[in-house]
Amino acid sequence: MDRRRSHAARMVVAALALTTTVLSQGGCDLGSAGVARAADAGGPGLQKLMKDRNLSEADVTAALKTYTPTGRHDEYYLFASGGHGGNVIVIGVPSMRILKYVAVFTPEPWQGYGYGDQSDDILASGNRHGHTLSWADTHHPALSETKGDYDGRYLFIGDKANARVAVVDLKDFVTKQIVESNLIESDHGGTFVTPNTDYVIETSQYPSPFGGEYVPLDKFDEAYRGAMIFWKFDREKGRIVPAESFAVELPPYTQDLADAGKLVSDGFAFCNSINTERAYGGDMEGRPPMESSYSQNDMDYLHVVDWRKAEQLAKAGKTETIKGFRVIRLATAIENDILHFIPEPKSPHGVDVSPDGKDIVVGGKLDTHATVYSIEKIKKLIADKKYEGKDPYGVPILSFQESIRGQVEIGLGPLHTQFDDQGNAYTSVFIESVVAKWNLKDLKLIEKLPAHYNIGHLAAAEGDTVSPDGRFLVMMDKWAIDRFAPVGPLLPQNFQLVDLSQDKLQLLYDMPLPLGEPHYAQMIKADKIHAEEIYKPAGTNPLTDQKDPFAVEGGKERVERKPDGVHIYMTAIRSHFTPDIVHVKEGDQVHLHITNLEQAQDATHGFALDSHNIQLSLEPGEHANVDFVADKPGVFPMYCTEFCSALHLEMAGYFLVEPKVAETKPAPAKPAKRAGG
Ligand code: RUQ
Ligand code: CUA
Repeated sequence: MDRRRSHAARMVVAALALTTTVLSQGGCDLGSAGVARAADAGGPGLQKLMKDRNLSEADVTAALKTYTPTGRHDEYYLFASGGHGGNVIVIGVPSMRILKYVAVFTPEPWQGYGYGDQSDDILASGNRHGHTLSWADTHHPALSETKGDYDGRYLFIGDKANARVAVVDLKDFVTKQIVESNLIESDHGGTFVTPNTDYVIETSQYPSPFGGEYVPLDKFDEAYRGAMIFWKFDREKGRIVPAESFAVELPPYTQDLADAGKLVSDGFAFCNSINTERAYGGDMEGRPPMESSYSQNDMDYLHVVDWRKAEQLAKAGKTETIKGFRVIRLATAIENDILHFIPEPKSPHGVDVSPDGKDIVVGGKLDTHATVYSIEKIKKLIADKKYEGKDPYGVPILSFQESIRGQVEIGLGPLHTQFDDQGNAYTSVFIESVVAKWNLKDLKLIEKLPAHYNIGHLAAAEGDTVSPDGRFLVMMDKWAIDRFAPVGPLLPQNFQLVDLSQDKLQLLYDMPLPLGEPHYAQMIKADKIHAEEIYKPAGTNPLTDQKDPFAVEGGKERVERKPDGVHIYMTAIRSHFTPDIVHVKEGDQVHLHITNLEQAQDATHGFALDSHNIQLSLEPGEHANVDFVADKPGVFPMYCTEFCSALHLEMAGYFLVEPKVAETKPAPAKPAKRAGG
């Protein structure tokens, strides 16, 4: 007997019993008295169940707030980065059910991503320095925005390890593009979008020479640099336009996180930094290790970038092209008032702009405060050119005291901040392992809720927009320790769902996430996502969003031998491939064009070819092209890899590679008679 099953079944019984009671009470929110009444009304069976399972009233309330019956959809989508998985994880809230892994920077066999069709080209477009990359460290997903609100159209995500940015279209949840600038080697302050998704921001992390050249470390100050990259996004086409994108050169401080201004702060981008010391390690070369030398100074710099002005400069050609990418050099940026610094205490981390755009909140990390900067004050200081000094590169520095509205004493290790609809902010506090709720208006700490454990980011419903929803918050905990049944030394991450709708914060659910180290997530109202059910017209190639020139219609399946190789025009429909036998010759260049003719939702077929590392997922209406060389003679079964119908096992065929005809060799000469004897 499956114990979990029986638990789950019993929970459902409990939840239904309680729900019935609640509904009969007029559907009011369950306080604990309500739960007690409900439990009473649920009868002795329910009381016993709670007792047997050792469930408190708070537990049962939490269950009722997350349980989502069959067929009912979640209210929100949570888009979480998949960390080292190089992908994006889509989770329903409040049920915390995983809905999808979107393959982005790494091959993913179920989606047939990177196993033969043009998704190979998308993956290959992200290769760097001549190396094939098959992993990424996806960090910050960013939903596209219109007027500062998530619009549900696109998702962007950055790869910290290899400084790349990807575009996912939310009409089919497919990665359409990967771009990299050739300029920087790692990124962290990405991706963040400007309020109308004109630009996707990607900021470097570890300084390095632009373009990946070799320069020894003792030239660090002169030759190493950071950059804030503004990727121009073409909404109509749903693609980034590298030629219209540009970067702003930054000094070699370790730029960390970024955010775009909104409303009153629209036109600015903000980025914190953690290594104004410009340390670069050397613990075996007579220098202090990175870790301690990074944190010598009491203050680092909040970078304030006027991207609207930068855009004008780029349009006016005030850029230098480095490795094919347009860069506004530091001197030009300074000259044109594009870049300003403001001190920020002490190796800070997150920077988050409040919903009204007025406040910029920086988490202290090694300082116990969240510092709240005022855009109004910043703008005035910039306009008055009131500087406190300049950094070694000539960047003007504004006064810390005159830029801030105040500080909130939060606790040990404040990192990232999210917002609700009641004027509250929620800051993750790493070392103390709590989320701290505080009030934006009077900068007062309200409440702390323990996290289990080591909370990094947190994501509130629509929490990065101009109009957050409140309702739910997900704490993204790096450690799980004792929360789940042990699975060896490598433990899952823990996503903890928190209810924001009551006076007190209530923990609702722990979700183990055993994939990569998800860094950040954004939560969007589900009704904003308009996902397509099938590809229309039939023969659509998801990677071009167009009907493919090689799309195959039913009845027009064929094999054509052309100068460039053998073209196989194939269709898939329940429950056969046409043709189901393919003959080619050893050494043939094969072009397989295959269309799934299905028009029914969820009628996906797979296509696997034995021993060729080819596996496609053909969603209804989808077309794929596969090119390969049939270099080994043999008999290779091909079959459908999705259990599509009762005759799924019969959806198969043979791919026959005939050996090259052996050249007729002259018969070996008879051995000469041995002489002598
Ligand atoms: S961050 S360490 Cu988003 Cu806090 Cu990368
Ligand atoms: Cu088609 Cu299984």
